[in-house]
Amino acid sequence: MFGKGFLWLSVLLSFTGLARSENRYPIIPKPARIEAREGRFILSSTTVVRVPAGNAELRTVAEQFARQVRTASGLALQIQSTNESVSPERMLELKPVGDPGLGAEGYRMDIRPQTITIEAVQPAGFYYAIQSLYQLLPPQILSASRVAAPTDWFVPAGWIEDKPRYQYRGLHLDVARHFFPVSFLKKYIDLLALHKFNTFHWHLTDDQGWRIEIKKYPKLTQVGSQRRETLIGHYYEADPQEFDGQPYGGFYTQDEVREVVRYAQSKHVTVIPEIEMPGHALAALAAYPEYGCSNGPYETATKWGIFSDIFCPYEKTFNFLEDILTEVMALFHGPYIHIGGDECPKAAWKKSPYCQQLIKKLKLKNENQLQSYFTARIDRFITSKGRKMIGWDEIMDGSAPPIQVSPSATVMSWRGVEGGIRAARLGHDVIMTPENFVYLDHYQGNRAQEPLAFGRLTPLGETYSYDPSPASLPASVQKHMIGVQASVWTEYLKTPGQVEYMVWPRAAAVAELAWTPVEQKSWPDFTQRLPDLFRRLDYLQTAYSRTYYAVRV
Ligand code: TNX
Repeated sequence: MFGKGFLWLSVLLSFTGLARSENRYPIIPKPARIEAREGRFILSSTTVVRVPAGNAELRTVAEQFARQVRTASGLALQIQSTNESVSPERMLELKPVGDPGLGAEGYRMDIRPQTITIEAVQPAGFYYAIQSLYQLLPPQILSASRVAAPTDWFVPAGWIEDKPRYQYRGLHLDVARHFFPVSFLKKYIDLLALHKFNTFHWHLTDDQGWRIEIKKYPKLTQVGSQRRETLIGHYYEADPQEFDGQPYGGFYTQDEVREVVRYAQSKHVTVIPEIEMPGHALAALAAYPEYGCSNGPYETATKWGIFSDIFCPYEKTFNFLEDILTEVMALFHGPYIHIGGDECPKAAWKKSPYCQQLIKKLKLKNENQLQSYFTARIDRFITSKGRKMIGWDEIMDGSAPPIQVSPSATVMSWRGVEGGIRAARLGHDVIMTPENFVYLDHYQGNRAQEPLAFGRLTPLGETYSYDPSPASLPASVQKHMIGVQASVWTEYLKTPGQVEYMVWPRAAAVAELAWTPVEQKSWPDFTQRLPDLFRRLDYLQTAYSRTYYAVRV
């Protein structure tokens, strides 16, 4: 899988490059403000965590911290309410304040030799302060089991004031091309939350698999979650195509979905489900061919790429999709429901007499507008249930009178940045996930030395250089750029370890451009904090790539 040179380099680096950096505050994403101070706070068995009496949410934050500290260090921190009068030797205090300047996710942390005081407005702010605290402690603090070696559990003194640049900070995972168990999703969410991402975009359906149980339509998982075999290697037609001959499948029961959503919530992460329509629908059509234009038969895709069989806009198809979305909405708490909308070839609609008649009846110009009609109907349904629709930037392609996508729809811009900027000009909220910067299925280094990946090259530095709303954009556009997301497509990623290798450390770069004020962003400073990140990932038993060093050499 790796070339010899890469191996040598890794060996070399494991001796030289991975010591802790000189930076005493190696937090990723970098806080908005840090003032260094002399001295250190030492965690010990006499440390007390003080929470406001009667505040269950802050007690939960404190308990989560105490549990992890105990797991890794064996130290049993005590949690006390403000109405218990003791004067502890050393204290970590969670203190709610009414300062609106901090926002819902911001915090202040004052670290002195005897006390750490955290101020925030909302529980999320306290939670993020604790994530910073983990990154100020020795990296062993993140270990899932008791660290054997004697360790000084100290935090450098200092003062931090911090809040995010964007309200939406997302990491995505495609579980359709390859399926990943709930245990891995939880680990993925742990890492996401540690880096102050607040959204997990769960790509649940695609041509190659339908992965969420829908009670009313059991064949979606009985049939649609399975495929006959899988393409090995690249899918470009010019390449030789070889299949593995192995049946492949998997899906999440509704109980498992609820479990993932609950788990994410406990880490201040919202989960956005994505149900693809009208394209990328082959697995659903394999199960229910009556919703395609040609009635099938269809087969769950065994190859990667784009397929021309898509949902046909019959009335019965809308009923089917609304039934599915009704079950989906009951499982997820967040405001957003993602309906895909990307890469939807129109050949089947061109051939279908039903579609052609519908285009005439609705006085549409073409099939692109028919997709707008499709999207607008689904949007109305989702909006009528009090939720908000997100679609990939293709949902804007046919949006023109007489059928326009409602401005309340949020657009996820992946084909570069232009689509997002255009949508923002039209008043849509936009989440930027441009493939040339933040698609983590691309190569991150010399492809001769890297595992097979999606064709393009996006090294760490390029990801880091991205600015979702540069000052050159007018304020009226910038205000609609609500955030940024890294997307992780899994055509070539079969195992959790492969996913992690592609995601880290590039997701850490995305975390920083999503959270850190632009004037604080610094590539040299980021790379100086990388060794600490790698040590933390080691203790989290998470794979990552050191290709950055290989590229630099
Ligand atoms: C495009 S990004 C897709 C995915 C592929 C990806 C490969 C998007 C909305 N659609 O279906 O997996 O490229 O990078």
